[in-house]
Amino acid sequence: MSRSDATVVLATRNQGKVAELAHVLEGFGLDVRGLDAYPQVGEIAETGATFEENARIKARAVCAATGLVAVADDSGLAVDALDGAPGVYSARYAGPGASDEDNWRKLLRELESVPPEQRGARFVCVMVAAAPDGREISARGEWEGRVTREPRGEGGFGYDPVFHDPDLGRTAAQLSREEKHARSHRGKALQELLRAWPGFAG
Ligand code: ITT
Repeated sequence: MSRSDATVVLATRNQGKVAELAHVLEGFGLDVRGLDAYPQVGEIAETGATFEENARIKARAVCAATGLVAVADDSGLAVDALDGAPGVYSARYAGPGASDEDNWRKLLRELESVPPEQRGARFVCVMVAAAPDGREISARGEWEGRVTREPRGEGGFGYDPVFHDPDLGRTAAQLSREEKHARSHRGKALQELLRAWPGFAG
């Protein structure tokens, strides 16, 4: 199969992730489909204790339901002062059905009394691609930063308004999509995944 023949399904319902992943994968010559096209894929329970386990669960479930190569992303924010929380629970930190704003507001409340030098955090992303013949590749990316006291910026999604990149002096929500891709956990994981792609499905 040549690179341009490959169809992949993005195993995510998070539109922020779709926006960051789809155009890069398309630029790589892949035909990218969203989960909307596959109503037979129901809710996938993320029962894993790690980003790796959850990414594998999602990729395998979508691959099995569609018969196509599936790419899943499990990601989250690990905060030093909270011993790595919210971590794999980042999407539901403020409870089931929580919005992005509910989640980052809860995080700012939890860190209210934590001084600047102890507000270190990193975004983590693990990406898994699963093929119908059982082959898999995976990649991990991390992005070091700090949790702000106030939200800043309008871009991105999730915790981006409260995640400060010390090298750029801006929050993730103040970066263009290209700037974020060049530095982010997801950008790094995706680049590593694509390096392994030619021997996998290309
Ligand atoms: P899917 O499982 O359908 O992919 P999800 O949003 O539930 O969507 P996760 O379980 O991987 O995905 O949770 C990831 C959460 O971590 C996400 O909802 C954000 O709150 C946060 N997150 C991950 N990457 C982020 C980023 O680049 N910027 C800001 N927040 C991010």
